[in-house]
Amino acid sequence: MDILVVAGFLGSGKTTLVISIIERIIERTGKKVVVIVNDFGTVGIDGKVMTKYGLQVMELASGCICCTLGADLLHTVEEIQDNIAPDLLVIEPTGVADPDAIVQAMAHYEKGEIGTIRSAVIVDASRFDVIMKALNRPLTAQIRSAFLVLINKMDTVDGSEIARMEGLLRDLNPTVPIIPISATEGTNVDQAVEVMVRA
Ligand SMILES: Nc1nc2c(ncn2[C@@H]2O[C@H](COP(=O)(O)OP(=O)(O)OP(=O)(O)O)[C@@H](O)[C@H]2O)c(=O)[nH]1
Ligand SMILES: [Mg+2]
Repeated sequence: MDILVVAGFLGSGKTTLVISIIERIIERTGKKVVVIVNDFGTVGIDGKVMTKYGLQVMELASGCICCTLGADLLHTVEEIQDNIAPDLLVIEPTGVADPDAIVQAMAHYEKGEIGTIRSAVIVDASRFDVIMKALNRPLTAQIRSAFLVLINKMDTVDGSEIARMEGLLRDLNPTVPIIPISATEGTNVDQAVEVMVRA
């Protein structure tokens, strides 16, 4: 069971993206996918997607899954493994959670069934400077350890702004793929999925 953590600040578009990638990942790979989110909030899930693929979606109780529910997350992962045994588990932590903490928590996992654990980090183009300034240290750490960085809400800014953000992110991580996307409009989402499904 591989784990994909979709991280990013509050409101950056994690749930919107997760919902739009699930169907594409299943279609491309035929994998059995389980998604853990904290809260569907305003996004809602398309019931047709769920039934079409027999997708399982679990919502954890409120709170940060890596900080306050570390043990619960392990327990949830164990239950998922025992009862569903998916090929891929997608976890959306709360916007304040540190994805590395999830990776570390999984290191204590004893079932020996975990394959790769990778985190994709979403940054919000519409609030880039404010968030970068307020959360410089945690965001820098997230971007350094990410296997994929997505600049979301590209529909809200112009191309030169995207290029500027890309430059700043590139300084933090010289090798990571950085893809500007619009999760609501679907722009470049296939390109992001391409990186996610790559072994
Ligand atoms: N313009 C624009 N809005 C977006 C995009 N992606 C997400 N949004 C909006 O941003 C808001 C937050 O999206 P969510 O997907 O709930 O973000 P989240 O990161 O899951 O939020 P939390 O779980 O609360 O941290 C919603 O109103 C979305 O419609 C995008 O690409 N462009
Ligand atoms: Mg969300």
